[in-house]
Amino acid sequence: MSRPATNPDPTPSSLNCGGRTLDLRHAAIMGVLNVTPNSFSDGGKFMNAAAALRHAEQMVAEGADIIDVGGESTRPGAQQISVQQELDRVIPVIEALHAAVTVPVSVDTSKPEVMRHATAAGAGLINDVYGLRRKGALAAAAASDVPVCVMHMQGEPHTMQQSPTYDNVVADVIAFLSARRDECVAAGIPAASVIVDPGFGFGKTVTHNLALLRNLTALTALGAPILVGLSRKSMIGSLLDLPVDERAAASVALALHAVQHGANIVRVHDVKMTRDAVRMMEIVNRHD
Ligand code: YH5
Repeated sequence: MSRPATNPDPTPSSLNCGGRTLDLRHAAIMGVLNVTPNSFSDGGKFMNAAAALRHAEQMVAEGADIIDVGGESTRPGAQQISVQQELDRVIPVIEALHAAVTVPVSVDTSKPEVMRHATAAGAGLINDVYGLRRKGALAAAAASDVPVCVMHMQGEPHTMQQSPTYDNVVADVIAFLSARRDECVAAGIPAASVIVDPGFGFGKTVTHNLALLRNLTALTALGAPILVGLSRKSMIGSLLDLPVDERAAASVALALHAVQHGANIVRVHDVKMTRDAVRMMEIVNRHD
């Protein structure tokens, strides 16, 4: 039996992230913390963890509401890493970061073992670009008792940008996210703990990304918090012909558009700029 992709429950105004609150009454800023060797290439493991911690503390000082720690690159063409490699990268950082800051820490992973260890080390949210489709991921996430973000991706990271095709990208993404949320609930994750994400750039052409951006409001019918990741992504490079280190202003513009059209959480690299822009827009929009 098919049901409409709507949820009669109101979108939650906050999430309990392992005891730390993520307030969703205003748009929340998720700061990206990459713990991959090429993101901090100076020195060995300890240097990586120390540099990552400093970067995260700076993002919190700039107003990040949550820090997303990722150890595996999901960029098109990136090679995969083992469970042990990913654990070695992210667990020390999550542990230290959870002790050093008061905001929730999120783990960007698709591996059940990493979900288990990361939440035991203090992670208060699981952010999975595979939408908990890997074997054992739903069960691991349910057992961890923290909110989850399920993202839409067509294909696999190494091939997803080869020839993405959809009947209707907006309808397809909404149907996918609705079905994944149902799977989460069936696995024992409360509906109010499921965040949805259309997955910009994950198995999507620039045209698909633009259709999703122009129709983002349609995702609010799901009645779930909406997270978007647009920061520095290649669609900006394609449309404006800019290298990755010159995409900050365009990223802020996309974040503002997304928040204006229903996004509750924006995953960004440039925290201060995004925070200032979003807060300013929220002040202008407030006519009470
Ligand atoms: C996301 O959208 N994205 S990792 C390529 C870039 C710049 C940035 C070529 N994890 C998302 O950020 N999690 C990533 O320039 C994510 N949503 C969620 N929930 C890819 C990324 C990036 C890729």
